[in-house]
Amino acid sequence: LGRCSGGDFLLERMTSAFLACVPFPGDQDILLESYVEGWAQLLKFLNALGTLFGFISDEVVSKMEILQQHRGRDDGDGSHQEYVSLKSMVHHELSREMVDFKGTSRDGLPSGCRTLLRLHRALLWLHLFLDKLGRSSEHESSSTLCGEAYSLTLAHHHGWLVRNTASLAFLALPSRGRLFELFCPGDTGQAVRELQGAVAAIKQVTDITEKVYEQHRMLDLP
Ligand code: 1PZ
Repeated sequence: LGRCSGGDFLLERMTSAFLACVPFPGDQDILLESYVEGWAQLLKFLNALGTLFGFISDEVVSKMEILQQHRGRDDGDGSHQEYVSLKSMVHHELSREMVDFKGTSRDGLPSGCRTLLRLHRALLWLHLFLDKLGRSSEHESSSTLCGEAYSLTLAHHHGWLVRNTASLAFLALPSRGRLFELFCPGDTGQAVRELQGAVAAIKQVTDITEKVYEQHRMLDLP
């Protein structure tokens, strides 16, 4: 069966980026360049949703910028090998005591570990939301599915102000039908298959991330 053509969001591009995060599944590691690329694709999607979602995009951009600063975006001399993969970043930051476990350090660039953890928690939400959307029937509301996924995941890590703002943004979410159009114009069946592919790619990434953070007792980094 053919891929979606036209449009320029691309669940498909996001899916390939997240698949590319794990070139060797046996390594249980994640390539950070592809991780950031996956998020760059998600940002395009967020931006397509309109200005009401701007505060979410801003937050994603600011987390991506922190990671890019660690990765030394413009060096081009390979001097930031420490940030090639998730495991190399974790080992590097732990061995240099760059990770703040107590929430006491107030200045300087936040660690890559605590920053990626925020994106990881957001991916757990996205995984659940896309999964629900892919299994939903025609009469279901995207806002409700999104809110349910949020309450079960990311909401646990947010204060009331962010939770309230987020729940207002959910009301502005395009309908289920519109979302499917964005994913794959004109072909709902294909949109569902694209969703399933995205869900599987994200799951592979979140499972590995969760394990690595758990091993180092970093799932609660402040
Ligand atoms: C399509 C609808 C998207 C809804 C996604 C869920 C909404 C989450 C609300 C985001 C609130 C952003 C405000 C800032 C929150 C930060 O306090 C937290 C914790 O970071 P810290 O303060 O510890 O530095 N940031 C986050 O939790 C990261 C959230 C990123 C949300 C990404 C959504 C991804 C959207 C993909 C869309 C396809």
